[in-house]
Amino acid sequence: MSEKSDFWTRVDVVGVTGSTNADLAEAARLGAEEGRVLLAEEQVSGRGRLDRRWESPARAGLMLSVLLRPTLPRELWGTLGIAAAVALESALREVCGVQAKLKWPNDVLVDGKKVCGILAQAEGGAVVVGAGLNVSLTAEELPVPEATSLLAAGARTLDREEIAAAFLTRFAAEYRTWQEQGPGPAVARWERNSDTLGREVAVSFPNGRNLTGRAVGIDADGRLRVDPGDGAVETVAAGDVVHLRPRA
Ligand code: BT5
Repeated sequence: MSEKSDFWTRVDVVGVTGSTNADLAEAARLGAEEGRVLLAEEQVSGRGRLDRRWESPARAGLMLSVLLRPTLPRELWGTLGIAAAVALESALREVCGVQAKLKWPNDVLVDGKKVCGILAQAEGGAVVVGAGLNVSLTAEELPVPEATSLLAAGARTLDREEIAAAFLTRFAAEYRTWQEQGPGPAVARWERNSDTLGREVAVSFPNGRNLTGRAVGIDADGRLRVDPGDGAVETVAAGDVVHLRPRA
């Protein structure tokens, strides 16, 4: 890797694996140190949230995970997904010339479509943060209609190593700030690049309940604040969001 921050202690690249998140979760259970990075050319059982799948043809996507051992309270760990999304937005803008927007909780969108999904999972006293980024997938290779790729977005580079290095450098810096100051700075950066805030959204909760309203903010621990219209703002910790209409 040409340029990476000193923070990362070990960077492994494998040809094929089930899931880089699952591999580092296992390493975390066995006591692996903070700062490990695992990249895969291909994943055969890539994971999304709630046991959904992440699908990408071999070598067309960037699939990587990192292992962190935060010292801040566990209830804040979920916001590391927000810190990762902010780091990726910056890497895409500066290295690829692509302007991305962030969708709550952890998606990165280009032109309203998902270019990257992020999954943060707590494991063995550690957090594994994984990112799947669609780099050179053609329109035919995109797994769902809501997906896009850096190729489709006209990125000025599709070099996965260069993009990975840029992301890792920025994420290490975000993580340092997060450890020193808490999630506030990452949350503020997320808000500035958000595509969710100000919109009418439909939220579906893991228990099947639904809520529609205006996304009015995100609180310091990363939860989305939704105003259903009667002024009784609800705070959403986990759920799926569909963007209904742009801000008025
Ligand atoms: C996510 O979940 O978006 C988190 C994805 C994290 C993937 C990375 S890859 C490296 C690391 N190792 C892993 O095993 N995982 C992480 P979620 O918000 O639940 O979105 C999943 C949904 O996104 C799926 O149900 C599909 O609808 C859609 N999807 C699947 N593959 C996609 C792709 N390549 N591009 C865009 N959307 C996709």
